Amino acid sequence: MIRFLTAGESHGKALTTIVEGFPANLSIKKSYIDLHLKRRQMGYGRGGRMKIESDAAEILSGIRGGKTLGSPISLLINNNDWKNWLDIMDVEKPYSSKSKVSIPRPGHADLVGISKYSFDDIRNSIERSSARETAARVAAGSIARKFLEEFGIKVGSFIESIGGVYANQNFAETLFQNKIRKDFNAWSLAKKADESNVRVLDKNHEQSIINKIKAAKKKGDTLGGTFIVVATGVPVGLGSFVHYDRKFDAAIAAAIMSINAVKGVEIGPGFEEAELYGSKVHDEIIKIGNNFTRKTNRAGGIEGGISTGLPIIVRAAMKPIATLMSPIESVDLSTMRKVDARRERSDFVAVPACAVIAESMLAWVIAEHLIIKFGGDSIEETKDNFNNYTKKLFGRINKNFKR
Ligand code: EPS
Repeated sequence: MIRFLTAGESHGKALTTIVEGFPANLSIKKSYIDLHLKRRQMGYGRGGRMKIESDAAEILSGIRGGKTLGSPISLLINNNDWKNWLDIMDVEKPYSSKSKVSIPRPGHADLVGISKYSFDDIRNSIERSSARETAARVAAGSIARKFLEEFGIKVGSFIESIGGVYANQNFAETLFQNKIRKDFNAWSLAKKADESNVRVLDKNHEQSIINKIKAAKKKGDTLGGTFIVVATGVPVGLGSFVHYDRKFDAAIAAAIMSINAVKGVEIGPGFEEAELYGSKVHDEIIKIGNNFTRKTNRAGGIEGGISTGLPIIVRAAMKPIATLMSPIESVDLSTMRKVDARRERSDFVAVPACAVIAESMLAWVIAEHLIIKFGGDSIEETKDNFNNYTKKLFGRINKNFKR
């Protein structure tokens, strides 16, 4: 089993993560992790913080000579902004009452956090609930992503809508219809999206979205959106139907839903399918050479909690950022009076970043299930197990059913 923990406050000294359970001899470079950290910082509509930070990972353990040792990998990402918060974030000095935050923002973790943990300063909720933590997740997810590449599995994403502005062409539908080239891989999709400032696949769409974000900014408001995360090359048989906590789709949904501000997740066009006849939903099975496939991929690559071998397609919805420059109503906890919610530096839109984080979380879950199925203490051993299973799959089915 692989696992990871992250630690760090948004304006503390640094973020760290410990990644454990990957086999030995996996090649990984710092530049590979840094590329994905940089991708998380992109996007039109981000706030001032992204101008301060230039996220990069320092590898503290678990890698020698460019290869994993099988031991825990620890990574550190410095918070450049920390030096501006030395007083407020000091680990020992009591914080002054002047810097205390007492007005919770609706939609953020402010009020629930102080209620649950009995804090006397909302800052204590803000720091760890901040989406800054996701930088550490992307670092951890990069290890998973690199591991998956060894098996030809690629992960990518694109933005489908921001503030309800969709493209004329429905790219998701192309994926659901399985109208993709044979050599299509999810990373090439991500690279195309990365060319756009809002990670969309169409230039006209980009401009409409930027106009919408500009309008939101002008009003002191924020926007959310929807995005698609895809994984290609995933073999048949990850996950299981035998128990709720072994279902591949359930694990993916939980991982994506755990990302800050994500309020909805579907596998394939899940909600739309609920309105259709079964004959319009299910993917017809066909045999091409020594391989079973489906005419369409409305199942989003998962049937019965098990991967089908077709691309995994996840759609997620991110709510608008909770910090509003034109605030809505709240209560000042120091006076218990009705007030405007507190303003604080934030993003106007972070959907493009959210999709990159979702790529990392999807990569993680796939890596986890790949290791559950194929095991191995070295990458060579895992590959042998993987190849043994995938190469003999059709032959086994054929033999089992031959009359
Ligand atoms: C973020 C860092 C944060 C926010 C944002 C994401 O930095 P700061 O709070 O210093 O501006 O920009 O987090 C939120 C929008 C949030 O609500 O927590 C980052 O590194 O992604």
